[in-house]
Amino acid sequence: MSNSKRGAFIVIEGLDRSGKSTQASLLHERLQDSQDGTIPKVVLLKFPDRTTAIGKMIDAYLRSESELDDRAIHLLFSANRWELASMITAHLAEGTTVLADRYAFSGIAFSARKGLPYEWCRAPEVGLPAPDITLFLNISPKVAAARGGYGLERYEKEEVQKGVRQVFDKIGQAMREEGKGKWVEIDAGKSKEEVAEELWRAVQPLVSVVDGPISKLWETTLGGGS
Ligand code: T5A
Repeated sequence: MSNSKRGAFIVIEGLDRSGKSTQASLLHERLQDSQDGTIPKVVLLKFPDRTTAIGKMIDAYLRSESELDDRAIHLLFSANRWELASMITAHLAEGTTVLADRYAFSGIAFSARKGLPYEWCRAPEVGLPAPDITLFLNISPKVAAARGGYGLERYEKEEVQKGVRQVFDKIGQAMREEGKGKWVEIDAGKSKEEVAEELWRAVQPLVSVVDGPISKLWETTLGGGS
């Protein structure tokens, strides 16, 4: 595999109901349709992955069928990413593009909003495969709340989403300052088609040229990686 380019790691983030799943699915289709030899194979992941044993515990928590300590659920969300980390790295190394609907940034934003220390929230995410680009779907909590299906899960409350939004802003600013991996804000209040077009404009130039080693999230900022 040393002569072939690695795959790109693309993450879509945002508040609940900002349109992540809609856009992840549209982008996945578009990337698949454009496999003309310049754009590699692509797989779509969603976090939390509710199908694993850990994911099932998270699902029960989100649907308020179980209660867990804030720190315990934070670590479960992170473990849910770690259980797929080696698979993500393997896909990227073999030239497959990986598209993830939510990732470590959601983990930090939702837990730090509860009052857990930011650095404590970030620590278990250090060393995960780092995205080449993160597309943050920017929407006001009010507009998101008016969308279909809102309110069925634990965090789907406007006040909660406002707090989450503030932490996302802090993460985005830190990512831009660190300059490792692009953080791109997309206006998610537009129509599905317009949002999809903006995402494509951000992603298309990157997917066929990404190269170099797969980075690890924040590996040098907390005293080195594994
Ligand atoms: N969480 C997650 C943590 O606390 N820690 C973590 O580490 C992680 C990974 C579940 C919860 O878990 C928390 C965050 C969440 O509270 P989830 O399963 O991703 O995470 O749940 P949601 O974000 O709620 O995912 P949804 O699928 O419900 O929302 P999406 O994906 O943002 O939105 P989508 O695409 O399903 O669209 C929602 C509705 O809006 C419409 C769609 O048709 C749909 O009805 N829509 C639009 N309407 C108008 N204009 C547009 N542009 C639209 N785009 C979509």
